[in-house]
Amino acid sequence: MSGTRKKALLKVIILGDSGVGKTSLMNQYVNRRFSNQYKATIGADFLTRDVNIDDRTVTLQIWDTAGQERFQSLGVAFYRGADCCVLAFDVTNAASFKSLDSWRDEFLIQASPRDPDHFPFVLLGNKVDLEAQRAVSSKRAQSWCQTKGNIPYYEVSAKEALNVEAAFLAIARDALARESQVR
Ligand code: G3D
Ligand code: MG
Repeated sequence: MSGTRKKALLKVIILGDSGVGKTSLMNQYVNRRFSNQYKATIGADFLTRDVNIDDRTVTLQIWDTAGQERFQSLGVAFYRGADCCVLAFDVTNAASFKSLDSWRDEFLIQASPRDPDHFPFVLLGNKVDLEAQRAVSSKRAQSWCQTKGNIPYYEVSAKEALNVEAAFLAIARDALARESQVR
């Protein structure tokens, strides 16, 4: 096999406090829908969507929790082999922003990636449609990202489909680029 060959399947996991919109973001990205019924009916561990990057088709396998994040007990299968870790918080909920450190630490402990300092994390600040209720500024989120080794930050709304497409495309690009460096 050629040394430049990149992985065609990328495992992406979404972590963050209960209620920040993880399931809604995945549903918006994969099914292009925002609904309250959806989260009750999802039985699968993950959903997939193909994305074209340069001359390749890459399958994003996006893993969602089934609500166990309340107990921070997601199990080893959830973390195993993740190519990218998406951290999510709710811009109207300061506590969900404060939890990011512990989610990041938990990921690094559970997944124990080979090169933790350069593992691709992405931060999503969700619910920007509720601008009037914002409790975490963009600036504050960006400076947190800087202290963690320049994690890319996107402000999104699963409800309004704002920036969700762009964020996941960037997630795929980033994970793919990292993948080819590791080889
Ligand atoms: P979770 O999977 O992280 O626990 P969910 O979060 O996707 O279940 O979403 C939690 C609640 O936030 C849901 O409302 C959902 O509709 C809402 N939500 C998710 N994304 C957005 C968003 O971008 N904007 C707004 N305004 N709300 C959002 P309920 O009322 O069902 O708890
Ligand atoms: Mg959920």
